[in-house]
Amino acid sequence: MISRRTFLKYTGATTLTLFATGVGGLRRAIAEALPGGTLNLLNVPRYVTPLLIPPVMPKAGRLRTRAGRSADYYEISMRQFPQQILPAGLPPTTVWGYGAVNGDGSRNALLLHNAPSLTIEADWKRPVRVKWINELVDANGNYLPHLLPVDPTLHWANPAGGMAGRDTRPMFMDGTPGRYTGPVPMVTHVHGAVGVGDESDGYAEAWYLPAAANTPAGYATEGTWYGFFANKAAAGHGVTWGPGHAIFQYPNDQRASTIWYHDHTLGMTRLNVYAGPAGFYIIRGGPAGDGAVLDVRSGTPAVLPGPAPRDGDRFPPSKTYYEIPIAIQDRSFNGDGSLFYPDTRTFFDGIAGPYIGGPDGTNGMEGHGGFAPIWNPEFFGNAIMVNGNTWPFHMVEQRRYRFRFLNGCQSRFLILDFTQIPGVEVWQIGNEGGFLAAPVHLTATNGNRLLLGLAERADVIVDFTNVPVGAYTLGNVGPDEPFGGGVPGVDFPVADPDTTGQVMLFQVTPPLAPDPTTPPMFLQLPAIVPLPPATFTRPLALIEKMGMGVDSAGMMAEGPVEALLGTVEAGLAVDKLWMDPVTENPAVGTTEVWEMYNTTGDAHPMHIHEVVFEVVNREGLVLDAVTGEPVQPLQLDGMVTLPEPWETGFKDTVIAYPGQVTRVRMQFKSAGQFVWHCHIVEHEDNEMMRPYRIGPVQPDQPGTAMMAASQSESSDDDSRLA
Ligand SMILES: [Cu+2]
Repeated sequence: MISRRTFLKYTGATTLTLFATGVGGLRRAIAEALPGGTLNLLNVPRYVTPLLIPPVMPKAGRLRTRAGRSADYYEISMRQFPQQILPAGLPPTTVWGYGAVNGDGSRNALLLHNAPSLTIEADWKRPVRVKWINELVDANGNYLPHLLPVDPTLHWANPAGGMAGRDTRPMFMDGTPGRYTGPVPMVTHVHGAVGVGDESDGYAEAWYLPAAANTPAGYATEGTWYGFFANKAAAGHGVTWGPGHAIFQYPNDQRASTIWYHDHTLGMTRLNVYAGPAGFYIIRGGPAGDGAVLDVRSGTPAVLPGPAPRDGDRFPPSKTYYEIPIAIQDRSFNGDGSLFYPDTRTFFDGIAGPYIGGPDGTNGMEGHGGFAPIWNPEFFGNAIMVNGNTWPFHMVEQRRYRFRFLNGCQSRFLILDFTQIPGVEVWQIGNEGGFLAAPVHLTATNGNRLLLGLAERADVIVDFTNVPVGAYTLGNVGPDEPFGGGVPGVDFPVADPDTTGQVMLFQVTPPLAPDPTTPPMFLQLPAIVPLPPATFTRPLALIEKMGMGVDSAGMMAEGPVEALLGTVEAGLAVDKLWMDPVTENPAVGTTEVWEMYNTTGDAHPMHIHEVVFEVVNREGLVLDAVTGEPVQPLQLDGMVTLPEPWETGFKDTVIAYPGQVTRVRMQFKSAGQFVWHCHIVEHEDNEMMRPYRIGPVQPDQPGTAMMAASQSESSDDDSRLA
């Protein structure tokens, strides 16, 4: 496959007539069929599989924390299993997914491993403790290799490197390596959890292998930070980690919100998440919960659409749910039902070298000058999977529903399109951090469309009351390529209307009973308590590093080598690698504004762990008239735009558009080591993630000795190699 974007860069726009003018210049083509696996999508019937509504994750029990709080306890493993993702009659797909292995704390406990996995239901201020078990072993206890092609040339977990080489960018002196086929490291992150101890955040270097019978000698079985965090968890929570598992604890002190859990292992999150493991985690109650929503007509509590699945519900369910979480993910398949994910860089843009480790490449130590041989800079699946099935349908009555949407795709921004549902009314009431300041009528103000960057969530009331009985498609008018903002069909071609332009089908039927819910226009959402004023502003940079290669015909070709984060110093974007010392180090208790200067050609969904933030505003950068790229030193153009109405309240992921600075404000309340990163998971895996630290260096934290040494070095490059 030749990426349209990169293809254009080395053929020149003048030879092509298909390209439309976008915000970033002549760089986007009209839609064409997306390449994928060997499965012929024409053989995949749509809208024959009912939507799966994820049941609730069973509890292993209840316990009291060291702080004396009553908590819920779970034991959840991640396994490999077949799942019927494609319609019945087509082959099942081997996937990974989480599931409870102990349901002693729940009635009707459903010990079901599924992708996406069952929903963790948490009560406000009631901690959740989870034993996360890496169970990627076969029946004999031997490790299972990855389902997908792991590129060992990135800065990644690298268990084969042993204690000295784990969490590095390995060197390859004997040629370009093939895929890694050893035991699989995993570590779970609850995306959107606020105020979590760093030992429980799923730090990318806190991974662990399964406790397999045949782990090769010399392999590191845990990441660099696992042991430090294990000691911290023992001291703080009185829990003991062991081979193949970790025990994390989440305080759930934040506003009621839709968060989610997924893998976060260094350099392989894109593959671990694509293989399946992810699920919803919903925090309910408290002063910003459903019970605090009022009906403005009476001042009394409003009625939101419900119920959602509850702990103890039978499965399959015996009742009708009117509140449903909906995870949308893009996937590609082979004819045998297996997941397709590219196993060579040539799939992306035809670049056939120089590869890291190759005769014309580099050994990989710095990672520059040679292309990673397997990693693809972005990936767009050619099929849409919703709650674990391709193109499902759902029967809905002529009444209001509450959907909690999640964009769980790899690189794909979604623009959900309700315009093919006549008479529908769509209101967004919440985002990542819980309820918005006020309901947003997307039908009236945004053309019945809902933009979702990667990992963003939208809490939405969809009113089918006036929709005629019949079957209607929920569409997607986001692009089948990197997103840069703008208007669908004008600034970029919309997704293929025959495949990725379709999400799911609603089969509308007459109501079974009068709708008891409050019309969204009368909802008074819980008050937003603003953050204190910021005392520090941090200019940061989003950077794409290009390199020159050759295609299989020996022609010169330019393409992305990696995506990077960095700082802005004297107006210049300074790229930083994952291995560089921490540059973002807020003090405990401070409120800061982070300014993310996007110097790349694409939008990036930026996620900051541990906090939720307010979107302050966005401002344009002065662009070079010829290249369309921001001039350096970076200059602001004074065109300030306020947050979108659906960006009010608090968020954990924000779209940083090209040619703009995006400003967010947040308060850092508890000390620890966390990360901030792009949630295009292909970017995140190849340097578009940075560690950040709240508060001082922790005694005995990994790398403490190295940090002390590097601070006495004058050269930045030396510290990278230390
Ligand atoms: Cu990105």
